[in-house]
Amino acid sequence: PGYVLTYFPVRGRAEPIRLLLADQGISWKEDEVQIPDWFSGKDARKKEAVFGQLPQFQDGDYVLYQSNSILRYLGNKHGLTGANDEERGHIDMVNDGVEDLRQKYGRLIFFEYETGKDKYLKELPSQLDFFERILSKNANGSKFVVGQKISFADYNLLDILQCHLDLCSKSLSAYPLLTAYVERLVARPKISEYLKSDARNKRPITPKHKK
Ligand code: GSH
Repeated sequence: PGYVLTYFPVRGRAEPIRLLLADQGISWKEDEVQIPDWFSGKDARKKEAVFGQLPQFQDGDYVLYQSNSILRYLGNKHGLTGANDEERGHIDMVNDGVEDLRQKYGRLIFFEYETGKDKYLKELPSQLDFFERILSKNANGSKFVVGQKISFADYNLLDILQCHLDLCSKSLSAYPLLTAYVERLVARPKISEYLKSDARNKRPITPKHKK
């Protein structure tokens, strides 16, 4: 459909969008912005960006910013926003909860990694408990985060859980439903294929990533 995703050569806030597109079998083009060019002003797109940041998403001539708006836009276009108003409300709620956790994770990675990692991991269960409980309320955790069908919030949740598994491989070990959920989603054929791809693996989670 002429989709173009403009972002830095990292997973970051573009990765849930990539997971959605890959899993739905939708092709897209990557438009990579080099971080030094962005901050030096050599890349003029910073001035054009509605909030001065990326990701940017183009659907033909239509241009959209804000990663969660992009997820929801694609959710609306491709039937990934729930079956009714109640499900839509819950999907938005979960997505906002993922955003809250993503902001905490971002603060750790970008500002407090050396001094704050132990404390972060100690307090992480208080966050993951919420998501384990949400899963338990939908078909005992055997399906998706809301309803009978995958939604844009599932791709966002999967991504943030994978970020935490990378931070500490035992992050989810006390959470049987979250563990099974991640296993189920990564086993989806198109996600599995994407996760193995060079495109995914050449991109670190963030520019500060140590791998
Ligand atoms: N709320 C925005 C979203 O979800 O898209 C946040 C976007 C954001 O923080 N973008 C960062 C960025 O563009 C990269 S993840 N940084 C460069 C800059 O601020 O100039």
